[in-house]
Amino acid sequence: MDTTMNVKGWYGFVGLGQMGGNMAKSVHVKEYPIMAANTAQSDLNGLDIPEESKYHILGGYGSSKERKKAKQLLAENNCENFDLLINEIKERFKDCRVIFLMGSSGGGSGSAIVPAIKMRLQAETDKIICVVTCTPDDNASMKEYMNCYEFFQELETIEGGGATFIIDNNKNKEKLVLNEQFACYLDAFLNCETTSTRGVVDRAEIENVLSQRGVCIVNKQGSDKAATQTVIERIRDNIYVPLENDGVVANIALVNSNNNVRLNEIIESVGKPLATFEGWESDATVLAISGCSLPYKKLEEIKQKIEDNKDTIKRNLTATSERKLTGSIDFLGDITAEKPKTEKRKSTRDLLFL
Ligand SMILES: Nc1nc2c(ncn2[C@@H]2O[C@H](COP(=O)(O)OP(=O)(O)OP(=O)(O)O)[C@@H](O)[C@H]2O)c(=O)[nH]1
Ligand SMILES: [Mg+2]
Repeated sequence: MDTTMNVKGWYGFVGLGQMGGNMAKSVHVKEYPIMAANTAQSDLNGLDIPEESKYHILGGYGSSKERKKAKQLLAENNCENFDLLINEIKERFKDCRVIFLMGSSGGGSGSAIVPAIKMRLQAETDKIICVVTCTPDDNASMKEYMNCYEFFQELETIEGGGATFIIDNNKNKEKLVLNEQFACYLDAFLNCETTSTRGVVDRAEIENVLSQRGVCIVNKQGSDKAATQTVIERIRDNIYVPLENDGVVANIALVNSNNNVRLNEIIESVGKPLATFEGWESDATVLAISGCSLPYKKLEEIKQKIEDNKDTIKRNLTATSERKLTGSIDFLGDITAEKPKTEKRKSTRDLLFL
């Protein structure tokens, strides 16, 4: 039997950039407090969430996949925008114990702002600050791969705790479906405290899992489907970037809806954690694993893609500034006896209507 206590107010969700905003919508449906911030008002306009949840970063009009641009916007006027954003988050989520910062790693805005906010909120509050992100799919541009690599480089340098959830955008063409699946799994985990006399995963244990530094995955399966083998399969084959096969894991929490899942076999498959938590009599079987390594293998592949395309990237960046249109065309002077008068263009409008 599930407890009826409403704990949703304990968890706040801040979406940054487009992916972050879309994710905020998916968790808003589940009745958690949310906010969606963006450098582009147009991204916010299209977002179907309450107006008061939207926050436009002043003076911004998108970052066009340039992380630097988003950072510069926050840095303007002695970091005025950065301070305003941080204060807004602190104020809106003052009653929350955990804040989830959500944004893609491959874009400009979310990718640049999520690590920066995490660092500040960790220094300025005593809340647990988690990150929800996604990696670019195989069709993404070099720029996205570069952003992604930089994002994880920054994230890795941030000290302190807070779980990181990494959705693999290769797992579904429909990105919004990935968002919804994630929101469904996370919601199940955040509400997995039962009242069974056999044992529960309580609120402190849920926080323990979330507070752990490193990668975290959460899964949910109906009681009719959940068995040891299916639960283990879904650890590797799901919406997430695959876990490293290095046996690094800090916590495993399993909440059972039947008697068909054996925790010891999950441990054999994943690695020996520091702590395990087990609960019973839930409507669905929920598994959370935290404190795993960053996806170094995946990031190495991404780095390799960038390396392989280094020359093309360099050429593309320099080609348009090279002068190739040299050489005289003076022969025209022989043909046109009288050169037409060129009027001085006056306004920006003139430049549009050439
Ligand atoms: N899973 C998932 N991925 C998304 C979603 N929206 C965008 N993406 C991915 O995110 C990357 C692009 O990042 P965006 O979130 O659009 O970028 P942004 O943070 O708005 O940054 P700029 O637009 O560059 O200022 C691409 O890899 C997209 O496939 C979403 O709702 N869910
Ligand atoms: Mg955007």
